Amino acid sequence: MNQTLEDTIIAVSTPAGPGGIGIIRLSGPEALPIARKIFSIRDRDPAASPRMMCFGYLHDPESGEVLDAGYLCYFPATHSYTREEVVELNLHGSPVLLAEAVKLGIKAGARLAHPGEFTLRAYLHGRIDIIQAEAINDLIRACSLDQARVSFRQLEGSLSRKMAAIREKVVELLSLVETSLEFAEEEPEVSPDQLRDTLDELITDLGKLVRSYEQGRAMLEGLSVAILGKTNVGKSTLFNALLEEERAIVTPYPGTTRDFIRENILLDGVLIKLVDMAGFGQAQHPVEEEGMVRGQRLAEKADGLLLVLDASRKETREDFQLLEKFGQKKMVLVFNKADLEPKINRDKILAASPGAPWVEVSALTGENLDELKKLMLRTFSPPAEKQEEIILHERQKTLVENMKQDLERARRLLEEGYGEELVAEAVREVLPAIGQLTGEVSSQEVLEEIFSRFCIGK
Ligand SMILES: Nc1nc2c(ncn2[C@@H]2O[C@H](COP(=O)(O)OP(=O)(O)OP(=O)(O)O)[C@@H](O)[C@H]2O)c(=O)[nH]1
Ligand SMILES: [Mg+2]
Repeated sequence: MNQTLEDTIIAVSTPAGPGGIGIIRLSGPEALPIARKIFSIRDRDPAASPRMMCFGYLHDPESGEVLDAGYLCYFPATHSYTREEVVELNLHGSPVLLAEAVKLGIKAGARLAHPGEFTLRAYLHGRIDIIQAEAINDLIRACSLDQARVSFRQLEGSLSRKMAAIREKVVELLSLVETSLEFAEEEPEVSPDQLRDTLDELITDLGKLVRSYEQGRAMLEGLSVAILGKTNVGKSTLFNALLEEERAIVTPYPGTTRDFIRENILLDGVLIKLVDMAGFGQAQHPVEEEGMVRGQRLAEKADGLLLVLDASRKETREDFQLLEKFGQKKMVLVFNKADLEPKINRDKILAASPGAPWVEVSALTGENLDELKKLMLRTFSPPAEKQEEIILHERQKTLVENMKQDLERARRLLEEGYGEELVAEAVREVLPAIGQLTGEVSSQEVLEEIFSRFCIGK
């Protein structure tokens, strides 16, 4: 990753493909002079009218050919996204035209931007911290409005402020400990109780943040839900019905599905990665057997399971084996084929999985599928504890977890009667982790990891 800030960078900032308008962005010391070379302004001087749309024409400076009409908007470094000179050209959203405009900009002295380089510059110039940079990308890629809300708040600095408050508390704690060290001979200024209370408060706060990651991950990545059951119970039919698309092959013969199929659905704004897979039972073929092995592995890793049972047949040993094997996971029991004469002993099944939510459906007719969807949401994505801040990234979670562990160690040392010096040392460990979290201290590796997830033009 190139981090020279002397270059002026250029990229298309609107998505690939035709659109109503297309925006080209330039950032760097030469943004306005370069833009002027390829865009002739007709109405006003952008330098005198910052952040105003200035009408003009895109042209090739060599041939003089006019290629498009549009607007130029100039953002002086004090008011720009990157805290550098920025120019945006609003042109017609034609991919070929936009590509040509970028080419002309490069000929005129700009360099093609790397993915996320505009945001990287905003970070390097100190306009945003790393948490906010991550939030910008999360907001752009949000797949539910709930996540977009969380990411926008973090972009506005909510999580950064939270970390600043934690840092302040840690510093306060350190000064408490140090005071008590200084005045050790006299009356101790700070009671161990007071230290313990402050430590506990911090540990609770950090613990909440760590726990919020489960919800955050579900928001960002979606929840994986595997459809599990014996062969021929109607898993693929149910998969298709939930997807509202004939995606998986359905036949009356057991052992139809072998490779697993994954598709996304949105339930009430929650992204669910639904997996259909081979049924459990007596394999007739080695391929089927391999499918079953893989299916079980997927089921073990899934965030939740739909255990499908054929209600039109008697329950069998395999049904109970599955219930036992996966009983510890979040699971909804689906009694399928409710349109047929019931043969299953439902009470016996329910007794084998006490407390498990269940529903009767017909995947074939669509009966009760709405009820199933509600139950899926309630079981797999319960409303989280009231939480102001949600952590969306593993990087952030790991750092917060480390901070919590350091404080817990300090708490133990205090409890075991070790001197304040040792306690202070453990508390002090927390500070670098906060720095890493907000990006005050950052390694090239971490920056690359974060910004490579961005698209070009952001
Ligand atoms: N009457 C009725 N038939 C159903 C229902 N759901 C599925 N079936 C039928 O049951 C048979 C098996 O359905 P699939 O969806 O292929 O079952 P599966 O569990 O995916 O089977 P495998 O992939 O072999 O494990 C097909 O003939 C379906 O039409 C239902 O709700 N009612
Ligand atoms: Mg199937």
